[in-house]
Amino acid sequence: MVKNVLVTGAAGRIGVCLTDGLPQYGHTLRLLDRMPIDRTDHEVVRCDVTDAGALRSAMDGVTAVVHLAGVPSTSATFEELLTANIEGTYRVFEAARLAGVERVVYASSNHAVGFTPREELAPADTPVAPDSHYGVSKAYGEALGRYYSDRYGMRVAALRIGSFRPRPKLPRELSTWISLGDMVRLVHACLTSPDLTYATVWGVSANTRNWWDHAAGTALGYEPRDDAEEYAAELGELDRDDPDYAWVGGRVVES
Ligand code: 15L
Repeated sequence: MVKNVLVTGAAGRIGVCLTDGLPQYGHTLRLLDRMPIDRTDHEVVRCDVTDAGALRSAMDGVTAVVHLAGVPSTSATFEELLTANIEGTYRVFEAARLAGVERVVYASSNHAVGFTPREELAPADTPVAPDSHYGVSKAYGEALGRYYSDRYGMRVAALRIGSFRPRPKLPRELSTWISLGDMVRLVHACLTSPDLTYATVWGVSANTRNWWDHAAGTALGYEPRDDAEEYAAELGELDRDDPDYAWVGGRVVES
């Protein structure tokens, strides 16, 4: 069923991708960001995600939230993450609850589990093992999502996103890449699956060299189509003692 979707952080890279891609599935979007958004084809709300009153109004009539807003950097300090990633994520879940929003799709990251040795095909519910304060902030968002799901019956998908780009740029990304089209397909599946209660799901394309188990996404109806392998010749091989080979979070564990 199509949704009235509030997208936070809509001015960011994933936000722009979803703004272009989700309407083709029939969803109506309301775009929220603290930065200006120059679009006339969707309703736009300019506010900070720490503004509880503005968020509450922004949730009116909304049936689902895609929460992307936050500092996206793996090198961010606690102080840099505190306002947007910690307080802002709480404010978004709480405003959604107060407004009776039925589901939230939350942009987590592979860095919430980045300190996991990269050995087998890792399940999407791999236990939290952050590789950075950024990863810790994403694990916090996952925990909030789980709480709102268990306590209030909200349907929550926490996407452990890999490397979101138009095309992979590093050898690691032959395994961790998620294309723009697959990101749209993943979020659409999480917005509509009748089977979602709470789930962590890998945000990754159908890469030949995939390290992450697609089962949780498949169970929600996600069918990735893109494969980083077509860029393999230009990107080269990963050395086995390269941290990008050894850890889910790659070189971030040593930075
Ligand atoms: C992320 O979560 C970051 O936001 C992004 O900057 C990349 O580091 C990405 O993960 C990745 O692992 O490639």
